Amino acid sequence: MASAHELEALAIDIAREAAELAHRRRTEGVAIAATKSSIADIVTEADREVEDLIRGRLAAERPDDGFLGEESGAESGASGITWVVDPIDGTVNYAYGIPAYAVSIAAVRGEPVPDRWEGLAGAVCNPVSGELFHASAGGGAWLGDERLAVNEPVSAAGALLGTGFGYDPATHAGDLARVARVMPLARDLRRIGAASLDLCFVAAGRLDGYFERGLNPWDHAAGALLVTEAGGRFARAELTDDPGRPLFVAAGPTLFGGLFAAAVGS
Ligand code: LIP
Repeated sequence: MASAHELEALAIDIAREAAELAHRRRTEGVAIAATKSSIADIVTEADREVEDLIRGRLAAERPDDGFLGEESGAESGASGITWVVDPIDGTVNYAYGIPAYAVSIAAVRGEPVPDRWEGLAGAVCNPVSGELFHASAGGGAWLGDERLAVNEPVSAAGALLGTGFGYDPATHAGDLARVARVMPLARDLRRIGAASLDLCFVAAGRLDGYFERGLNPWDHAAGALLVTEAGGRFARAELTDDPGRPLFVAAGPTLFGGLFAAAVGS
C-alpha cells in the first residue's frame, strides 16, 4: 500500500506535466469544444486532452486505483484509492486567457463520495504562475518547499473572503443573498474563478476564508486537503432548498464558525 507521501509525490509529478500541456495549449489558442449545463459551463479540447494525459499516467503507475474526472467520468478500482481530477479548474478563465486556472489532482481512500472519502494526497498547479500547492494526510500543506498555514486568528469584519457563483443563472439570486449575509464579516471579496485556487489561497493565508455553493467533487478534492493540512477547517452543508447543491466553506478556526453560519443563513 502506497503511503500518502508517495501518492503526493505522484500527484505532484503528474500535475507538473499536465500543467505544462495546459499552458502550451493555451498559448496555441483555445477553442470551446462544447457547452455543458449552461453558457458559462464550457469544456475545451485542452480540458479533454489534459485529463487524458493524467488518466493515462495514473493508469500506468497505479492500475488498480479508481478514477473520477470532470470530463471522462468515473471508473472504480480494486485498491480502495480513487484519483479525483479536474484537468483545468477555472475553465472559463482558461478560455478567456485569465491567468487563474489550475490542474487539480487528489487521491482519496474509501467511497469516491465527498462526505465519505478520506483525503490522502493532493496537488494543485497553476500553469501560468508555476505555483504548485501540495499536501498529504499528516504531512502538512506546502507551496513548493514552503510550509503553509491559514491566517489565524482572523477578527470578524476584517476577513478577505473568496467566493464563486454557479453556472445556472437560476441560482444567482440565492448566491447574491448569501454574499449580502456574509459581507459584515468581510473587508472585501475576491471572485477568482477556480475553487482549487481559492482553497489553496486559504491554506496559504492569501484569503482568510472561502464559501461557494454547488462545487463538484473534483473542484475541491485537493484544495480541501490543503486547507485542513494548513490548520484550517473545511465543511459542506446540504441546504433544504436544494440538497443536491451543497454549500462549501473553508477558513481558519476562529473565523470558520461565523462564516459558516452566515453562509448557511436561516
Ligand atoms: C469552476 C470552479 C469555480 C466555480 C465555477 C466552476 P470548473 O470549476 O472552480 O469555483 O465558481 O462555477 O465550477 O468548471 O472551471 O472546473
